[in-house]
Amino acid sequence: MKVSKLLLATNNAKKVEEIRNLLPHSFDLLTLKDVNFIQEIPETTGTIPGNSMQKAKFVFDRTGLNCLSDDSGLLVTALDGAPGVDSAHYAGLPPDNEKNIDLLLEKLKDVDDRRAKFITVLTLILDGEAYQFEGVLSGEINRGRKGLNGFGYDPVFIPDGESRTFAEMESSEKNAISHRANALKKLSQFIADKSLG
Ligand code: ITT
Repeated sequence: MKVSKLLLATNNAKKVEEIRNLLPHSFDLLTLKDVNFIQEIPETTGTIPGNSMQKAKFVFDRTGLNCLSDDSGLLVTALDGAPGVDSAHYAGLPPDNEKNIDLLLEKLKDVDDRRAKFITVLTLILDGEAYQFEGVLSGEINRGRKGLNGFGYDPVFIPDGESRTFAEMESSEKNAISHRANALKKLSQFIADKSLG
């Protein structure tokens, strides 16, 4: 079986853009808008892999289409892994990216240990079977915002071995090393091994 159409089970347009750039072009990627999917997708399991599975299953159960979800988070060592699964709404609801970063910088104001990592867990549902792929990237939290590219916590995240934040990099540079890229590489390998692409 060849996978052609794949529905991206995410409402984050920036994720869609990155996934489009990172997946083999043989895929016909559909967005939730393309299929008029407007229901709110629950994220209530309390873990990143759990929420990733929940999002993919919710969309698959209602569309019957092969689909791919992405649940990601920023885990800060000095904050015992916070904001983690709560990354999107760290400073409360409705989700507000600028407030999330303000809160993070405030909590780390007097903290020298700046270590953090991004995690992405992708869930691919093919003909009702679910497969998960994890990607991780270590780095540190800068003391202030730098750069305008990317999204989410990119203005404060400096990958290990770099001096710039993700938001100071071109999208191609972020996509060469990111947590999402690492997870998508595993997914692409899986597709190639199974001759699905
Ligand atoms: P969907 O659930 O609709 O996919 P979302 O934005 O709510 O979109 P998540 O639940 O996975 O996504 O929340 C993860 C949050 O972590 C996201 O809102 C960003 O703030 C942050 N994040 C995820 N990936 C990131 C990246 O590559 N760079 C910077 N921040 C990221």
